[in-house]
Amino acid sequence: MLGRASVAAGAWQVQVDVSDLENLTATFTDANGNTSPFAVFGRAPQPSGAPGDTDGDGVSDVLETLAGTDLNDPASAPVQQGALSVDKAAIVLSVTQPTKDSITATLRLSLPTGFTPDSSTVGVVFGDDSEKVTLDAKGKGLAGGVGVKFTVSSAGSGALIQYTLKNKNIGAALAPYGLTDKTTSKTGESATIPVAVVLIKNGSEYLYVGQAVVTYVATLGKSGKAIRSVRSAAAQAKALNARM
Ligand SMILES: [Ca+2]
Repeated sequence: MLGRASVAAGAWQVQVDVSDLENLTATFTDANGNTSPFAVFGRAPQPSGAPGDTDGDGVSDVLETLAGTDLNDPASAPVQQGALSVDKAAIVLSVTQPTKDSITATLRLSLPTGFTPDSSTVGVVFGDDSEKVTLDAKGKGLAGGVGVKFTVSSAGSGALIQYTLKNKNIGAALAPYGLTDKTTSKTGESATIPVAVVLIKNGSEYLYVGQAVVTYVATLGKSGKAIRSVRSAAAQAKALNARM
């Protein structure tokens, strides 16, 4: 834990290695009994890809903030629902026009019993980018370049979300997942982007977590484009049915 220490010209040099502690405090005591305490603080709460979960309730601080629950209270958290399936996803990042990035995606999930999307608030996370839109009576919403449109199956529980994001700068939010400004091979590189949806209505919050496995093709100094490369089981079945 506490590593090498040395004194040179009256200045202390201490190397501290912290493995599993978020905070470290210690006190130096010299030969005369003088003490000098110090503290080292660990990493700040991490985005969804590497969750920082302050209250340890299994939901990252980023997702709790999006859901509006208390990230310091383990009794307060969005209800974790089934997996989120990313049926389609295309992420376009522009280097020359950094505020012209875009996402188009189709997300599939099962609604909580009795839940209808009208007048709900929907949060969508791609990488470290979080957006929130309040929907109208028809389950559609558009605000600040971010659009959400719900389609609920006739059975009432299955739902598709058409998600669009336009004219934003999300390069920094996708860079930690490999979507950086670089030149890839023509066939591209595989990357995995964490994706999450939060549904908020009538004081209840529901959380869906999934991921998009994409192929990223980029040219340094120009742009990058990531397209979902692994189909969900549901999309595979649909494509198979369409051919039969
Ligand atoms: Ca909590």
